[in-house]
Amino acid sequence: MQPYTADGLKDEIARRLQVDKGQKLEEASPKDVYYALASIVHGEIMPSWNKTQQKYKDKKAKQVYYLSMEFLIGSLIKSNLLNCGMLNQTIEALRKMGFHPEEIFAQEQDAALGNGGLGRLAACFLDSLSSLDYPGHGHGIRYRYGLFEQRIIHGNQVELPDYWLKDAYPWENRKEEEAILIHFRGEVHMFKKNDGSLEFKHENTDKVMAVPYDIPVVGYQNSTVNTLRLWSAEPYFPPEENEGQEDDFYHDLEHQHSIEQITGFLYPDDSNIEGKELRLKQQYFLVSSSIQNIIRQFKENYQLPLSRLPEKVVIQINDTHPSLGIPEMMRVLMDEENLSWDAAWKVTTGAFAYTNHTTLSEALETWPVEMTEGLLPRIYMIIHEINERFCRDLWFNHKEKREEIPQLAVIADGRVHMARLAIVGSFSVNGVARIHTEILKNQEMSGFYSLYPKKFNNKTNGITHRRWLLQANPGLAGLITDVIGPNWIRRPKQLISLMKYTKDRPLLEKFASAKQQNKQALANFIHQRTGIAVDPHSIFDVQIKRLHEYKRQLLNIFHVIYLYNELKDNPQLDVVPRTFIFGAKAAPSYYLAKEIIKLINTVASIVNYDKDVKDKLKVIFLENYNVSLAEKIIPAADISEQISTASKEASGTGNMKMMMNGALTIGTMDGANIEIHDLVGDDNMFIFGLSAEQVMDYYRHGGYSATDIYNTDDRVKRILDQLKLGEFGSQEIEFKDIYYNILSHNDPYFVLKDFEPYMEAHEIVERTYRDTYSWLQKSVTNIAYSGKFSSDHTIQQYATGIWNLKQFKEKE
Ligand code: 26V
Repeated sequence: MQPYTADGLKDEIARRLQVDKGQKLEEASPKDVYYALASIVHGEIMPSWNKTQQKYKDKKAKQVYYLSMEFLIGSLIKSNLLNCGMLNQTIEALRKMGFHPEEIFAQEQDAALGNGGLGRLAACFLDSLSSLDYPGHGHGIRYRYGLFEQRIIHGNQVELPDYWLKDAYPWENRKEEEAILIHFRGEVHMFKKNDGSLEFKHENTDKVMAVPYDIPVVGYQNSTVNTLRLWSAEPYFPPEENEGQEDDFYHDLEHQHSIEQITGFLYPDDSNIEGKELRLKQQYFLVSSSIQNIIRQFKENYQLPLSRLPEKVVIQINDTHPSLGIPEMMRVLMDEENLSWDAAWKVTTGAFAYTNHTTLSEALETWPVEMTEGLLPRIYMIIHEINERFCRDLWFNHKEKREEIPQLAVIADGRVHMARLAIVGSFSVNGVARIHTEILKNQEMSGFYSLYPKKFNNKTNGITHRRWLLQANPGLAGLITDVIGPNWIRRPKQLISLMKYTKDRPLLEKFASAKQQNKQALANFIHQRTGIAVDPHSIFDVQIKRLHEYKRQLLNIFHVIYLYNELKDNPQLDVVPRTFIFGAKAAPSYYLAKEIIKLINTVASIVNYDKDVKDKLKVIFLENYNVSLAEKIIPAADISEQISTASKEASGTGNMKMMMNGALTIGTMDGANIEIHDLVGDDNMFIFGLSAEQVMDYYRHGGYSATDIYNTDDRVKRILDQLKLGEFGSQEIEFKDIYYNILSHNDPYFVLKDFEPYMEAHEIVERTYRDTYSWLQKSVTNIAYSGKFSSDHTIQQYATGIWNLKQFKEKE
């Protein structure tokens, strides 16, 4: 990519404004400047993009396709500038032009095509694939509406549609000529062929066009540009010769609308399977377009028989959502490419690998047989056959498993079990953190683990340190480079060299000052957004993630209420001032989650204006938590709240992001917290609460009584009674549902059980914070060890452990 100087860029922006819009620089709005800039960057990317794809073709490289219903990519302008090596010059150029660079960058709407962890992980993986020169592409859906925009009105969450495509999206290229035809419904007819084998014809189908939109995925200053291909549903207009009988039908507006609905919006519920037919349609739409596209590209580029596809193609499915890709590949290979069942099965199971992201039973996907069969008759036949053959194999070849067949069968109780389909049809099954994989092997999927022990493996999640440190926290990143040199940017594990400096007081001061600047910037942002002045020298105690009962935002707000009660009883109490910062979206239909949001906001509205607590306590709920907001909050965090009920959080990735930015974790032994603990130990984080074993033991054998704790711990009783009596709210009934949910359901997430140890851990946090020097040592230690959680490391593990993929190093 051609190096631009700041002045060169400035001239080029002015020139584009003139040529494209007939505008003088003085007349240009921030949006105009953003578009001119994005178009320059896109122009820089294009040649490398073409070259990269041509090289993959010429060298017949093996490629990985990451199939995901979600890619939570956020904003691309800064990361593209950074990866093209243009960020610093751009910042300088924009300043010279009299603009605030951040104001220009903020013109881009976040692409919020994901719910949370699973979608953001997919985006981090794409970044690492390109930055490490791996031939790897994402396939997903171009939802016209992303995750809803959250507003807080009178403390309540209100959802607004996220029409992110209102202004043109400068990073996408529509590829109409590569559109693919998708078939729904219809009938399947069987014919006997001359050789006695059966032929299946799927006829009278509803046809939909899948049109790809390609987004470049730019590697970090390495000229590698991979592709994120997002499919959009459009009506199919049959070629002229068939026109006539179907004419009215296909031009019917309502019909067109229902087709466009397929990629209309992202389902915002990541806690419960709703079982809506439209969601199943979306899933098949994604996999059918992706699989047909993969097979077409394989045939065009490799000139090999399809039996050899697994040598050149591997398909990683992000949770079970794309698992219909397995029967879809069987369909294409058998019905369109004339492979036998056995040959097709060998290819399919040689190509697919499955990642599990949750053990929560509410989130495990199953689809009713009638719905699947009605919408996808041929696919259902294939799933049925997969199930028959699998069950027969169990019955005859694994006699010890006969009793377990109902728990293992792909079709059981009138439903298709997607995780079982994914396990049976893949050569690899992985969890996303060590403890999660162990729970899969020994509990949730133990029946399959004993059958296929070699399929199961762990790949602990990671995050891209380029976006989450280099780009989001330039102050800290610059300081690190000053101290250990720039090599950590390409080799993040080299952050470990920082350990040599943990006793260097003057240097620790510099780390403190970098953090302080970020806290000041966040305090300013909070003031501008909410009108509330927070003390930038208070402890910034941060919990940012989707709202779920198992993530226990409730435990956090109970701690706040406890502190508030203490301060009300004794306003002179000597406490370190704290600012509690929350960001969380609740699924629109998740009643209790929304009640918890209301509780946090209600507590905030009382605490923030109470003269008794003065500046000792502030509670901030930042609305519409998304990737861009995360980039502002994370660099400013002192404390990272990772307090899920042990065994419930598969991995977590916010824990890694905050660690990398020097926050100390208060957390349970759950998900990747355990691996953070392996590295930094008890001295450098605050671990508390029940272990996963203890939690699972209570679930199995009982022995826990929430009421006992309510009756014996005065602090707990006081808080719960305050909720019941409406002391945090205008009406008496306000938070009764939270009260009853805990006491009459025996506190399923052990909030009361972990309350006391959580309070104690927070006391230690406070004591530690008072010793600035010691706190800074711990903070730097966390940064130093965080390189292990770069998604570069994770992708290396996938590439060598699952994909058998080579880094594509040949450069001209
Ligand atoms: C489920 C559903 C159900 C219905 C419709 C939409 C939808 C979307 C997503 C999900 C599954 C959510 C699973 C998930 O996000 N798991 C998170 O994955 C992260 C990345 O591996 C991990 O760090 C988190 O611990 C885990 O909760």
